[in-house]
Amino acid sequence: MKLFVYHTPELTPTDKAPECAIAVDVLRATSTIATVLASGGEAVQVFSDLDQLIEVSEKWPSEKRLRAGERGGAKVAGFELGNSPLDCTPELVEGRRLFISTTNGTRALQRVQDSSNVLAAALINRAAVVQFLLEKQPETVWIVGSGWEGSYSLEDTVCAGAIAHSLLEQTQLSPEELAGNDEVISAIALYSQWQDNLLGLLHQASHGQRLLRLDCLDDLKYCSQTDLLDVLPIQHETGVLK
Ligand code: 3SL
Repeated sequence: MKLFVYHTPELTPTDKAPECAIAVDVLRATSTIATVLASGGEAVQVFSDLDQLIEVSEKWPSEKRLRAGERGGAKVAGFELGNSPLDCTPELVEGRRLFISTTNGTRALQRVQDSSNVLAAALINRAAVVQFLLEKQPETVWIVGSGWEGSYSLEDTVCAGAIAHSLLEQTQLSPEELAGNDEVISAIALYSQWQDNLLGLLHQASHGQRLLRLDCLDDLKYCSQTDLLDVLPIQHETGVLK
């Protein structure tokens, strides 16, 4: 298995696709997606365009759908939900499909949607993602961070490092054998440095600070936990994760 980390959708190659691609948006889209599925949501359908989301979701019975929209960290007016995983309780989401559009996370998922296996990963479901990789043994794996509007984000890189670190612990591979690019080595170093204080790292991250200004400390606390949910969001048809 060769692992590649790309910090943003923009830095991800466009001329090829890996056997397995993992989109990461720890704050907060992939944390929300994992939570919805762990809470019994029927599926999560991802859109970059809000108008398209509204058009497609209109075709679903209203009692079977939820619309979640985030722009700049805030909830989109008229939608039931923003992008807080804490709102995705079993009481609310069970049996319903979540139609979601967020600033960066949905772009990362769309960037890799042509790969044979597309997963959504966050710190909270890291173990389930690693288990899939160990069982499936894909030859090439890309981890694509969402970043923030085209730039690097600490929280997505530390999640990439958490996945790589766990793979190293559970295989005979050396870092040089696993890493397909230098970004993997630096992601492992970041995770090794911060693994006992991931909440502290999220406090330092620029998007973590943005969310703190929006009063979302509980979201940071929730998203900083590792291996909390045994759930593997995997793409079944383009843009639909189950
Ligand atoms: O950019 C995104 O996709 C979001 O996850 C950002 S936020 O955490 O909802 O503000």
